[in-house]
Amino acid sequence: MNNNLYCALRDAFPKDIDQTAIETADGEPLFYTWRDLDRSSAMIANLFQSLDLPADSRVLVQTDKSVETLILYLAVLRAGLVYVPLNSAYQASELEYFIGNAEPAVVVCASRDFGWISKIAFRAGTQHTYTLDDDRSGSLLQRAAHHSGQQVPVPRTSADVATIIYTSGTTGRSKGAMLSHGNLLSNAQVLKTLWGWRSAAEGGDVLIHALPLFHVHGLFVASHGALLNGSKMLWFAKFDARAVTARLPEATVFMGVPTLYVRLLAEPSFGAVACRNMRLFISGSAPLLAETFRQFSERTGHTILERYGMSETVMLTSNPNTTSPEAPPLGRIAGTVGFALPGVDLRISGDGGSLCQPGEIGAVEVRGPSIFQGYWRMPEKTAEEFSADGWFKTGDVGHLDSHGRLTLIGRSKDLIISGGYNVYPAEVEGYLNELPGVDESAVIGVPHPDFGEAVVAVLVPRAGSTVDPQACIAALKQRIAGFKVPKQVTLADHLPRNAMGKVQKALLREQHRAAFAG
Ligand code: MLC
Repeated sequence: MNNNLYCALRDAFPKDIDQTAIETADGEPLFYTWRDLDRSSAMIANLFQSLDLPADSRVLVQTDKSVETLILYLAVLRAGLVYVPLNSAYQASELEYFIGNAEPAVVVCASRDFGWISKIAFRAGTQHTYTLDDDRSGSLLQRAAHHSGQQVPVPRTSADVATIIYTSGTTGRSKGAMLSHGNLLSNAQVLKTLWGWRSAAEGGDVLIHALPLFHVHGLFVASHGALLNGSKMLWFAKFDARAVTARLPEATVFMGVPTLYVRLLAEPSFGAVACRNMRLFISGSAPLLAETFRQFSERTGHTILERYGMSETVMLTSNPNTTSPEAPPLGRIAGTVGFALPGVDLRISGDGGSLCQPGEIGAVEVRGPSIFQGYWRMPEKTAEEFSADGWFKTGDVGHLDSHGRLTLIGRSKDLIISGGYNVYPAEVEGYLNELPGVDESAVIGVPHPDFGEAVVAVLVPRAGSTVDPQACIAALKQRIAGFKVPKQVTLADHLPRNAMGKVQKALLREQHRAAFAG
């Protein structure tokens, strides 16, 4: 049996494959049928197979969001290669690390970036660099056009790696989480049932896809959800609250990070009328404020379903899929991430490894079919993240209630989540400390009305040096992705330290917590 994930997705396509699978919703509409997805992914897969690449070669992709990028992902699955998506905001120094670490056989980038990315790729030994733009141009599609539109997916086992998702590391170096065909398929199947994706006979579902395509949320949870149910997607290259609201009446399912919900609530045309055909609003990737949950429910009559996952595990827990808000303990509750998904084992570990009782706070640990295969070429890091008895340590801290419902209350890792993107202070501090005149720095996350948390830096100038905070921000924008760049930089004579000499980040967070208030 071929456990290539593409086979399961292809089997779920509707009988009439000339129906629309994806309609683009920003700009002139373009319609992609299920046949289009199948044929075009076959052509790109055939192009890759003609390159005679070693098994498990990596295809690293940094492009703008487009349907063709999704097709490229399907092609990589079909060809039995490993898909490595990168945030399109990453800059040269970040790309240098990812390409050096992944050693991809193929790199696909936007043509505006070809000059510098192909140079980095060449130095790393990559033999094939193609371009792919969001207007269906670029050398990838030109080359693929010469190949057949039929292809038999390369046989894969459930344990074979399908993708490497880079996650920021506590020490500043990103780690590549390897997810297998089986990890992704099992999770998509569980969510299909749990979230009650409706078959065509039940009226079908239509998903608004407005998330980036380089992370677990947009690429797997959203795209797999629709593909595995043969459901149409209304496709936004970029989230825009007004444009999404205008198309909501045609949709039944929406997935977003909390920032998208905050922005929908700030959009005057958004409300119950626009949501009249909606069945399900799902939120994840960052904590959803109870206030946003409440305002959303008041404005639309819908209770947002919050779920929890991460790159290493795909989805782990979910609030229930009830169509009407039920009373606790069974309904959706603001501020909780719900129950372990079927097949997922979840435990809360206290100090010394003892198991916590309901209500007791401890480290969230998980086991299950969607837990990743380890970090790419980092066996020691992988070993560190698992307990001796094989549970993955999520790095999140929380408690279960007596029904098994999980509430997250913090993170053991020093992580900031801004607008659904993870930022590790150590990485940003590393770049800040290299700036002229900077002696040391501390990076923290503080509440932000739009992004949930925003990155803020406190800099200590070297004796006799003058440091301009705005110039520091401008300098960092040249070096790292914009979402990691501090939204505010302040200067200090020294950093507060405890008796052990450790910077007191909690104190700094407290001092700066009103930086974006109002
Ligand atoms: C953009 N900017 C951000 C930012 N996104 N700053 C902080 N945090 C963010 N998340 C900055 C840019 O650098 C730029 O700065 C300015 O905002 C405008 O850029 P933009 O690209 O036009 O921004 P916008 O379109 O408004 O993007 C905001 C957003 C986007 C919320 C739509 O960040 C987004 O799509 N987030 C979703 C992330 C996601 O999918 N996460 C899933 C991870 S998977 P300047 O200074 O240059 O103007 C995961 C597992 C799981 O976590 O469980 O799901």
